[in-house]
Amino acid sequence: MMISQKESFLIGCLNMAFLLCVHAQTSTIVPQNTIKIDATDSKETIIEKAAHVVPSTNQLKALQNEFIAFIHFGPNTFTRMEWGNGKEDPKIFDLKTLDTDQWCRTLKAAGMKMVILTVKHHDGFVLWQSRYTTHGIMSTPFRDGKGDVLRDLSASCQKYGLKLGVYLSPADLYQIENPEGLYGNLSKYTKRVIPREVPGRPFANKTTFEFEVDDYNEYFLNQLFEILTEYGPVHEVWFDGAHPKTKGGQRYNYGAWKELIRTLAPEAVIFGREDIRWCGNESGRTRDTEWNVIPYPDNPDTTSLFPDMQGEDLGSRDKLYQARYLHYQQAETNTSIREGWFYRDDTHQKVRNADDVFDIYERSVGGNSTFLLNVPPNRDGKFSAADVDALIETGKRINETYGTNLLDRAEGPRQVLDNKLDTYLLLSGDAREIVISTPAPITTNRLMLQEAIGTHSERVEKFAVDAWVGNQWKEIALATNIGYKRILRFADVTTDKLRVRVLESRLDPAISHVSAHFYKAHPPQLAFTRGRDGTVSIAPKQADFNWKPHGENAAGNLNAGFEIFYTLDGTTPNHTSQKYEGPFKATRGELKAISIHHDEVSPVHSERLGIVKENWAVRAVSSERKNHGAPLAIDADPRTFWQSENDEAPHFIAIDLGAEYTVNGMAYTPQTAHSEGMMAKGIIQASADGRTWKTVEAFEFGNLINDPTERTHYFKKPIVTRYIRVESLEIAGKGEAVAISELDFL
Ligand code: FUL
Repeated sequence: MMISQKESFLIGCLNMAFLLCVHAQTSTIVPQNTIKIDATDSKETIIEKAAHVVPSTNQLKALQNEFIAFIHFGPNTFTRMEWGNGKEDPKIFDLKTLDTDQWCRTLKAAGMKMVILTVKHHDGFVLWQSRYTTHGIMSTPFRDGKGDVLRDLSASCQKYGLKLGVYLSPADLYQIENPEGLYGNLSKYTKRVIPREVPGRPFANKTTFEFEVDDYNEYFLNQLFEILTEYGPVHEVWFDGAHPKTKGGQRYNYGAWKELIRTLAPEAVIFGREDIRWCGNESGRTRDTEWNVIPYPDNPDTTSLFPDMQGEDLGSRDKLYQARYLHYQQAETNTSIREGWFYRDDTHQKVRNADDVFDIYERSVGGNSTFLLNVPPNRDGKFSAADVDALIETGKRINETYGTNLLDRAEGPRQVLDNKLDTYLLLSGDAREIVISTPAPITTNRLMLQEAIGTHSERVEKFAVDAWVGNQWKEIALATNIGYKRILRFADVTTDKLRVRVLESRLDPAISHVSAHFYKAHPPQLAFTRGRDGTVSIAPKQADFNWKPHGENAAGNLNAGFEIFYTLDGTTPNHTSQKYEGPFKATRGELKAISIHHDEVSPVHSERLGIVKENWAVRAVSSERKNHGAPLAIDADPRTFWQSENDEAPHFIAIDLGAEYTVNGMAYTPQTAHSEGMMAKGIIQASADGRTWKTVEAFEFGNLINDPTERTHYFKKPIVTRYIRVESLEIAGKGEAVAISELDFL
């Protein structure tokens, strides 16, 4: 979702509804979805109004879905492209089998509640039997042109108890590129009846609309009519703001779209417009404080301008003071389980592991938003095994962690313990605490809190949680807002009494739910990083996933409370070894480390630490590319890499180690951003003066394209040298340039 500024002139306006004003009688503000700010409102009044902005019934139900699926499927699945161009022959969508039951079974097992299918992506190809185009599944060999992915999916959704949503891209490259195309064809705005009748294809639903629109808006409305009336109830309509291309000043008559959607799919929320906003990234990141009461310059119920909202702070008090309208609009945290929105392959396109998915789940659902995870089917019309495994494991963890409430027999305010969202405790006056005690001690590392947002909006701005430990209160967590849901993660604590203290709020907050849970953490697998000066850091291993990084260390986030022990003398570490307390300097040698949690021990991670790179310099290089200079091969950062030009071999890099060393071998870390430049064969040379070189040994590394991990080559006999030169003689896959993420000398 990337709503460009272009959208502001693409979108047409149509006034829809009457503005519901709330007058500044502070004590009588009625909870509403949108509240107008008057020019005379004081800051206190604005905050009071904010504390009365509530979700609509549909928004609240959408929040309660919590974890939902996106399915990107279409010609791109076959062309391996992320964006099509609209000129694809429909036959390229060469589907032979389709198993939407497998999709839904897996999504259900993951704990998801809804599935949103790209029935039309930007390329304009439709996945259902539309009456209004032949650019789609009807022109493919799939089931002799009679197939309908939306029909199959809708049946599977009913079978597995999932709600259905549709993604209908407003951008339509087929309608832009084809000479008869309707997009931006400068057609006149005239009165048109929706749906337009098509001989021999009557609609069972007899509702009709009359709108004054142009050809493309009519086409779009006719298609909306089909997908909202012929596939069972639709619970979300997803409008993507991205536009690979536009034409003819095409505007979108959103007012008409909205009237049609509200009439035909009264239970649906609309994404990308007033109901649901984009979270601002595609990587699965949630803001630390995700407010859903959002300031607007125009009335969101009547405008059609919904520009992207990016930046950390959308709804703090300072932002609210600048509002002309306050509106409830929740975010969807959308990302893909694979590197890309569409399936490409099972070899190079990496899949998130369950740690990563579960971590995003806790941060997004437990951060006042909805988690929308894309799972793209493969060319056999199924989810691939890696995706299925990660989803099933995620569902298992959600169920094991949140399916059991450790406070189910606790004593405390009934309203927060009864698991009912419409009962709440209003924390007023000085009594801004909730104390809950359990009949026997519990061990917990997760707390879940909810506000009664349906009636009292989101009001908590800061709160703390204490546990009664050793005859006193110990603060175990501190956080900002709660809203629909906040999940707190902390190290295991055993206690029989918990206390929630609200420290700042907008009016009196209404807390509707508090529960305690236990996530069974595992000692994480470890990884080392070592700076140029030899400083070593040990941390949980990050999953190898190179698409839109969110910067979080999932294994580290999930597994609070583990300890790390290490050795530098080659012996196997155990709980009596040196405990890791923070980064330390290490010279050459073998570093081995383990993590221990609840007496469970991780596998040993070990690495040979090479010569410290502090005084290294590149002495000479065959060639280098912009942003991929030779120093990146020795900068101790495996994410950056040197890449030569595609010029004539030999490609080489010569390094000055800064002093003379005994060298036992070389370690080569290939880059993993793409599969080019893998050094399959080469020679290592040494020199006393950095000018005349003598070959030490040849090396050869196999299977680098499929397994681009560090490779080592030990010399038959150690050498003593200050200058060392690595020359590549063969690049894997017949490549013409060499790429080196890191070189180490052991
Ligand atoms: C973006 C689109 O351009 C991507 O292809 C994808 O559909 C994503 C969800 O939204 O804006």
